[in-house]
Amino acid sequence: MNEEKRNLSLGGHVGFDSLPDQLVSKSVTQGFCFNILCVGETGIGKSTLMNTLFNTMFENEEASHYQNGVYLRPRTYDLQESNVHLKLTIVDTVGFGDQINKEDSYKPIVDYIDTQFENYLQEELKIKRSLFNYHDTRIHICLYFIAPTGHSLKSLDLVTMKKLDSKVNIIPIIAKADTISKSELHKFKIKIMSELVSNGVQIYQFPTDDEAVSEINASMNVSHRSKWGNKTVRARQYPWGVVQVENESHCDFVKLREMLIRVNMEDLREQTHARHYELYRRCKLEEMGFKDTDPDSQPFSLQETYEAKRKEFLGDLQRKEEEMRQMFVNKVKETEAELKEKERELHDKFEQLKRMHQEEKRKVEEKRRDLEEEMNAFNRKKVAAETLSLSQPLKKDKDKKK
Ligand SMILES: Nc1nc2c(ncn2[C@@H]2O[C@H](COP(=O)(O)OP(=O)(O)OP(=O)(O)O)[C@@H](O)[C@H]2O)c(=O)[nH]1
Ligand SMILES: [Mg+2]
Repeated sequence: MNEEKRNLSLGGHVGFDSLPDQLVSKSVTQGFCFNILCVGETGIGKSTLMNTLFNTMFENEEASHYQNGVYLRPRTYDLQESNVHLKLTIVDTVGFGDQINKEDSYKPIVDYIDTQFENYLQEELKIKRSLFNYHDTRIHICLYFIAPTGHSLKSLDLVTMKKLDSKVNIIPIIAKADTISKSELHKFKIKIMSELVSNGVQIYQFPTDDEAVSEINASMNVSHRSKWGNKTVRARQYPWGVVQVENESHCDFVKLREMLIRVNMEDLREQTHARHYELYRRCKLEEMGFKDTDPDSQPFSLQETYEAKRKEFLGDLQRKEEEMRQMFVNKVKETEAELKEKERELHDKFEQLKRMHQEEKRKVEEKRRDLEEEMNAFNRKKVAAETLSLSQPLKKDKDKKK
C-alpha cells in the first residue's frame, strides 16, 4: 500500500502525445448524432428555423390545425460538412396548441423523451451491448417556440416547459420576432425571463467553465434568445425595409446558430447524457429495486440486489400460495356447510313425510278396527236372529199338541 508514484522524464519521443489525434480520427470515422426537438404551435415557424439553421431544405409539409391530439414526428437526415458526418434527427410536434382542451398536450412530448431514454437504457443493460454503433435518439436540445404576442407566456407554455425542464435542455425562442417592434421585443424578453424564473423553469445555461467559450457563453446567458428566419432566401422584403437574416444587428439568429451548433453542440450532448439521462436512469433503476448501498451504507452489489429481489419475490409467492390455499380451504368448508344444511333439510322433510305416513297408517288401522267391530256386531246380531228363528217353530209344535 506504500506504493509511491514517481515522475519520470522520457529519454525520447514515444508517441502517446498523439492520443488526442487518435480520438479525433476515431470520432470522425464514427460520425456524430444530434437530435433536436422543436416544440411549438402549428405554423409558428419551426421548419423555417431548422432550414435556416442548417442552411438546407428539409421536408417542409405543413401540419393541419385539426388534429385530435398532439403527436411527434421524427425525421433523420445524414449531413456532411468537410469530412464530418452528422446524423441529425429533427422531431416536430404536430397539432401542438390546436386542441380546445390543452391539458394533456405535454404528455406525448414527455413520453417521447422518456422512450428515447428507455431505449438507451435497454441497450446499456443488454448482455451483448453495441453502444458503439447504437443510433442514439435521445433529445439533445428542445427549442421551445413562443408566440410573439408581446404579452406574457401562455399557461400551456409554462406547464410544458416545467414538465420538460428536468428531462431535456430547453432553449426558449421567440418565434417570428420580426413581427413585433424592437422595443416591444425587448420588453417581451424581459417579461418571459421573469415569468420563467418565478415559475422555477430551468432553461439551458451555456457553459462558462471552458475558457475557450466562456466569454461568448456568459454574454449569451444574459442576453436572451430570439430568432428570425425565412424559407429559401436569407432576406425578406418587409414594408419597413429589407431585414437581412445574416446581419446580427437585426436579429439573434446568427448568434443562435453559433451558440447551438458551432460552440455548444458537444456540451448539449454531454448535458443530455450526464444530467438528464443520468436522472432518468437513476429513477428507473431505483424503481426496479437496485441500490448502491445497503441500510448500513455498505456497498451493495448487483448480486446482492438480485438475491434480495429474489427473496422478496419468493416470499411474495409463498404468501400468495398460502392465501390461495386458505381460500380453497374456506371454500371447501363453505360448500361442506351448505351440503350439510341441505342434507338436514332433506332429512327433516323425510321425517315429516314419515310422520304423515304413520298418521295415515294409524287412521287406516283405526278405521279397519271400527269396521271389524261393526262386522262382529253384525255377525253377532245375525247369529242371534238365527237362533231366534229356530226356537219359534218348536213353540208352535207345543201349541199344536196342547
Ligand atoms: N415574419 C416571419 N414569418 C415567418 C418566420 N418563420 C416562419 N415564417 C412564416 O410562417 C409560416 C409557417 O412557417 P413554418 O416554418 O412552415 O411553420 P411550422 O411551425 O413548421 O408549421 P407546421 O409544421 O405546419 O406546424 C410560413 O409562411 C413562413 O414563411 C419568421 O421568423 N418571421
Ligand atoms: Mg413544419
